[in-house]
Amino acid sequence: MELSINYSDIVKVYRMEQTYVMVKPDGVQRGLVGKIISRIERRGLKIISLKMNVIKEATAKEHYSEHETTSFFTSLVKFVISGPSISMVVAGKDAIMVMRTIAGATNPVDAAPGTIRGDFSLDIGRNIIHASDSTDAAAREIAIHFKDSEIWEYSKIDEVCIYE
Ligand code: IDP
Ligand code: MG
Repeated sequence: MELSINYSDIVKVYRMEQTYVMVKPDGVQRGLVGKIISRIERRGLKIISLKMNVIKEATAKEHYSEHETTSFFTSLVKFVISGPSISMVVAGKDAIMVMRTIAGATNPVDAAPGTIRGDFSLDIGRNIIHASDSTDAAAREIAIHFKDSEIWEYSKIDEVCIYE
């Protein structure tokens, strides 16, 4: 197959959407990091930053600030800082909504088979993965968890096959 498309043009057009993804401590404890990363990569999305850390309490509170007034806020924050988690910045066309779909519904009871939550979890408080839910949330969450210098906007050789 001859690929006569200008590679640099494609990168310019399609690298624009970025989202924040976390494999929460339950996903790390259950050895699901590799499977989750595989699902992201096989879809054609590009990991442009990745780290393991134990998130600081203040960072977790900021990350989940929209839920501050809920009954589950304290236990949610406590859980998310309870052990190492994986933080990623994932890039690609429609990366935010595509990652939400890959993650599945918040409550695993409602999550479709084939989604991460639908395949690997049962309890809303142990639903394995976080993915930003909007462009504003993605920008906010990436800034909370990453410095600009930790994000790598590289080209990937298969982008000519992934994007028209
Ligand atoms: P999301 O993770 O799908 O974006 P959100 O509604 O933003 O879902 O809630 C953030 C996280 O808080 C969820 O992933 C889940 O772990 C937890 N959570 C949400 N609702 C409940 C609840 O009713 N009980 C316990 N935990 C909840
Ligand atoms: Mg959310």
